[in-house]
This record gives sequence, structure tokens and C-alpha cells, in this order.
Amino acid sequence: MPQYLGLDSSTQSLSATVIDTGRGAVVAEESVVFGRDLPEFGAPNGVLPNADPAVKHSDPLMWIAALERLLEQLRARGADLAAIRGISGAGQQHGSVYLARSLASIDGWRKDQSLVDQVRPLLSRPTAPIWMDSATSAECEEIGAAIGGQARAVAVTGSRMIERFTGPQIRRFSKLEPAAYAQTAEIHLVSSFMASILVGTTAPIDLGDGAGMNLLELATGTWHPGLVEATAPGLDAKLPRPMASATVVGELADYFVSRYGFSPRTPVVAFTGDNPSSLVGMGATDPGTAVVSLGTSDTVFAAMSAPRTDPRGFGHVFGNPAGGFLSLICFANGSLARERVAQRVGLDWPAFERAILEETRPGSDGNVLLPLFEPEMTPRLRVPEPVLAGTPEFVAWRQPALAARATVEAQAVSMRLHSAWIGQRLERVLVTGGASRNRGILRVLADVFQAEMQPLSVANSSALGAAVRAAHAVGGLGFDALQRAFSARDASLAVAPDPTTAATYDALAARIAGMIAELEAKA
Ligand code: XUL
Repeated sequence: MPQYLGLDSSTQSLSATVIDTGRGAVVAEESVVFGRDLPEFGAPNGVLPNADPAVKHSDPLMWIAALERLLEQLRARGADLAAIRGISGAGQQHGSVYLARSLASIDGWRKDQSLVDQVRPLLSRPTAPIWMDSATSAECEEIGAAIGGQARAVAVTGSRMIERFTGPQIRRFSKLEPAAYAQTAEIHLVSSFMASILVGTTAPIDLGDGAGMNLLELATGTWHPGLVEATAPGLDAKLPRPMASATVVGELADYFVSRYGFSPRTPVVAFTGDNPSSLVGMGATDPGTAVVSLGTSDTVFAAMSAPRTDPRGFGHVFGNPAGGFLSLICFANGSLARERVAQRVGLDWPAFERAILEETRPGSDGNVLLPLFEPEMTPRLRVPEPVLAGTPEFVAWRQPALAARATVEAQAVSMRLHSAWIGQRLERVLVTGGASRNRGILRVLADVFQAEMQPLSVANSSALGAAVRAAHAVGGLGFDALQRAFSARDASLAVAPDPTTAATYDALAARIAGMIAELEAKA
């Protein structure tokens, strides 16, 4: 039976989903969690510690070690890798990897040496800035000014210049380490880097993820010469070509065939960003269905037939791997913020859920908690501590159940406030990501949006989307049929809105909008 492998190279883990299109079933799911399984890389949560809280880098060699570990794990658990007919993948968006040699110039991988040992000498920069990095405000200003203002950046790329996007990150590297930048022959996204490793040569950048670089012209799907020039010297020659997502970029390198038992010449399809991939995995590639993804970052996204842009400059436009575009809004304080509140008030995850469902009421009795632990991108805020308002007991973090509900309420309200520009009345929202099984969170989202929340039965929609994209591009199967087979929604888990809470959340939305405006004015 034909099987397809989807990989998801995310911030905290690398995951695999194998689908069997003959049986219409997911046949294997595996994960390597960086902090837990690869402690030798010193990156709990996948990010290297840094004295500057704005600087967030990861070790690309950790991702490669994880790839080897994951493939070993799949084989050890009995996955038949010889049955895989095609492979694709997804990567955390925006992160960049810097290579001293173009991978097109290496002659595949040696079989007698680990991949980590073979890639290490190829890196011109030992670490990769990732999407959590916010150290490039100056570079955003500089590039924006050089091309005639942020409005122009929005018109060309779908986003203003954004700190975590790849262009500003590349510029910062070229300014901080001009010699190392000059020695860089090729710059990859996480997605195209992982695809390149699999094929043992340079893989192109797909349009879905490429749109998150502040370098791609949406209208033409090509690198924009003015932006490329304004970003860093000689950048044009260092960028792989942008290409449609449904492209076979090469054949699996022999290294993987002999080490892990894949079939020779297994086709590899362009990798895309984790959010565009989730859109596919959720079965939401047609406009009209929004997705909330609860991960390290929380994101809200939806397919769009024509690119519409966010007038306030928080939202983005990326490529839809099925064609057209997708709107996306990203919140940096997602799962980690929920976990940090839970830890701070001493609740485990089941207790966090119970606190919302059984122990508190909508509106948290007038208490508000903006869970801002990391510099936030939506809205653009950098505050040293979460912001609390309400009773003295609450503000002193002494009411654990209320803290749990107030955290999720503020996150949901912020999603509602900052996704209004998409201009769609949402009746149904698909929910994915680690926290999508938490009924307390689903309850709050349903009431705040006054829309039904439908979790997907498969937890990792990004890896699933990658497997589905491989089946589409290699097996010639239609997205409709694939999504009917694999993106089933579990009706028993759906949470309908309670209309009696609407007024409470309208009022809370107005109050939180006011608090945010005050913080923005102070910033
Ligand atoms: C999206 C973004 C994050 C990462 C997470 O713009 O930065 O969602 O893709 O992996």
C-alpha cells in the first residue's frame, strides 16, 4: 500500500506522521523532543540560552541529530520505510541557516560518517536565529526606509518589516559579522534546509514559507530585487530559488536509503512552513474556515483567494500550498505562557482545565491577566512581567483558578481583536496544536469568538499536512479526497458557544483593547 512521510521540524521537537493512502489511515506517528531527547545540545525548549532576551537561536545540528534519531525510532517501532512513496515536510517559519558552501556543490552524503559531522564544517554561522528572535528592530527600520516605508513592504510582501522575518535577520548577521556573512554561500529557511539535507543538495524555498521572509514579491512569486538589495550585500546569489509548494525537489539521498531502508530514489517534495502545512493538514485550504493553532506560538490563520493585508501591520500573508494565499496572525506568548502561569500558581494541566471549566466564571470576576512573558509581536509589546488588573488577591498571584481562566481569556480576546482585519465572520474554527485537547481552552475560545470550536482528531496537523502534500505531489491524489480521508474532525470534541457569555466577552474585549492601547502608548 502506498505510504507517505510528513516531517515537522518545529521549535521544540521534530515529528513524523506516516499516512497510508490505500487504507486512508495514519500508520505511524513519532516525535523527538529536543530538550528531553537531545539534552547534549543544551537547548531546553529547543532554544539556546542567551543573555539578551531578544536573541533566540537554535543549533541546526540539533535538528539533524533529531532527524537521525527520528528515523531510527520509526524503524525501531516497525515502520516500513521501504513502503514510503514520497516525503515532504514543514519547518518552523522564518528561521535561517547559513552555509559556507552551497549544498549543490556537495556530492551527496558519505555513508560512513554521521550527518551532524558532515554538516558541521559546512556552517558559516554555528547557530540559526529562529522566529522567536526579536533583536532586529533597527534592521526593520533600515530596510523599511530604504524601500520607501513600511506600507510599501506590506504592499509587496504582505507584511511590514518584521523582527523575526528572515530578511531583517540576514541583515543583522551581515552587520554583526560581515566576514562570516561574506563567506556565506547559501542561506536556507528551516524548511528548505531540512529538505536539502534529505536530498543531499540545494532544495528551493517554497512560496508558502518564502512569503515569510520580507523578500518575496507576492504578486510574482519571485525575490523582489529592491528588497534583496536593501537587505544585505550580495544576497541575491545566496538565496535558493523560490518555487511552487507542490514541486518534487529531488530524490532521497542514498545515505538515508542505506541507513534506514528507504526505497532508492524516493521523491522528496518541497518543504513548507509549519503554518501553511497545518492549513493542509486541517483540511482548511479553501477560504471560509479559520484555524487556531495552539503551539509554542499561538496562530490564527485562514485561506484567502486574494491577498488582503492588515492595516495595523500585525498580520501577514503567506502562500497557501494548495494555491492562493493565507492570512496569519502570530502570538509569541502561546503554550509557554500558559505553562508559565500554571507553574507560577502551582496547577498541573488537568487542574488548569478544571479551573476553567468548573471553578471560575466567564470574565474571571473582573480580573485580567495579560500573560506577556516573551516580547510580544501581536500587539508589539515588550514588558518585563505579565500585566495583571483586578482584586489585590488576584494581582498578587494568589488565585490560581482565576489566573488560569484569565490567561486563556486574554489570549483568546487578543486573537479576536487582532484577527478582525481578515474580515470574515467566523462560524466554525478548527483548532489544532498541543493544547487543542484542553476543553477549558476550547470553551473560552468558543465563547470569546462566539463560534464553534472543532478540534482535529490528529494532534500534529503540520506533520499530517506534510504527508498529505507528499501524496498530492507524488501520488497525484487530490487535496479534497486526501483531506476527507485524513483531516477528520472529531464531532464529539466540538465545543459550541454559549450565547449568554457574548456580552461579557464584548466588554472584556473593550477593556483589554484599552489596556493594550495604554501599554502601547507607554512603550
Ligand atoms: C509564524 C511564526 C510561528 C512559527 C512557529 O509567523 O513565526 O508560528 O512558524 O513555528
